[in-house]
Amino acid sequence: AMLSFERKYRVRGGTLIGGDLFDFWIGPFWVGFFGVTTAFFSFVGTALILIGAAKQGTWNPWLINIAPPDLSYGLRLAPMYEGGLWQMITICAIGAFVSWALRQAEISRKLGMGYHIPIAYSVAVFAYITLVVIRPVLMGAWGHGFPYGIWSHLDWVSNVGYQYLHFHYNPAHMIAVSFFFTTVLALSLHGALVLSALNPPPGEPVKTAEHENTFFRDFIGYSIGTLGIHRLGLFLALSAGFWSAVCIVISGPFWTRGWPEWWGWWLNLPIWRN
Ligand code: BCL
Ligand code: UQ1
Repeated sequence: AMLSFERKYRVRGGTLIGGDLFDFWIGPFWVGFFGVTTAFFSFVGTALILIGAAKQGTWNPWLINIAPPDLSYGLRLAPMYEGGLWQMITICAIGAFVSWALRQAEISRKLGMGYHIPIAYSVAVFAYITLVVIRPVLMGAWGHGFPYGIWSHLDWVSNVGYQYLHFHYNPAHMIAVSFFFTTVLALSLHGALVLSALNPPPGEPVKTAEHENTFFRDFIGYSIGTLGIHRLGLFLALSAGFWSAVCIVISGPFWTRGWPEWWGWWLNLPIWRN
């Protein structure tokens, strides 16, 4: 079924590739060239994961693991069951994620909207590419990528974390974590504020943005405004993803010792040295 307003937006145009060829809908979904490539890469990637699971001999979803090649393969292609699968799955994943971002861009164009959504999503894709391409290339081996598996990727995070002794001392990790937590604070304030304005006691009218502004002016002397809170939220969330990518790309390529040791410059400042 089509919602009352959907018909109005079923118009041609906005495509980046393919012209009118893929400019149609299947049920509620707009197809588009990048819808086709997303479906293709997702299907092939998922099939390769299933092949890996069959070879591994477990269908327990927690334990399925597709490992990258051994470090000794460096940046070469590895045999199928010695990391080659991981390499092909990585290509499919990047193909699907980039296609998905371009699909968002085409839909934004079709609807005459800004590119905020594809830009925001691209930051998450950038963090992923940093983990499986940029950092492994900088360190000279695909084996530095993380394994695809629910349990195994957690083991990788733990192992890589302890390799730098105490990852909480990584300054970019500190910034990323702080942005994640601040994002949660901002969204919980925003969600609570909007719901409180829309849910007055029985019999009273719904409240407006003026009430929202007044609540925060009474409370902390400042209101960032209804547009402002969305700008702030986007900034906080994108910063969380961006500093995550930074924290891992500097671990190895820039700093190879324990992160606590990096703070030596602070301990050695002339004001309190000795
Ligand atoms: Mg740490 C990373 C928080 C303790 C070692 N750590 C991170 C960051 C984040 C974080 C800042 C992961 C988010 C991220 O990359 O997003 N760590 C964090 C916190 C603590 C913590 C809050 C805590 O103690 C309270 N970390 C520790 C301890 C260490 C440690 C001290 C282990 C002992 N930490 C590490 C290591 C790493 C982190 C090592 C990292 O590598 C990681 C990081 O920064 O990576 C960049 C970015 C988002 C993504 C990468 C997701 C991308 C999603 C893609 C684009 C789309 C996926 C689609 C999907 C497949 C589709 C599914 C289909 C549907 C279900 C249908
Ligand atoms: C806010 O000021 C505001 O504007 C009225 C919102 O819009 C609905 C909000 O959701 C929130 C959370 C605030 C308060 C935020 C800050 C940073 C003062």
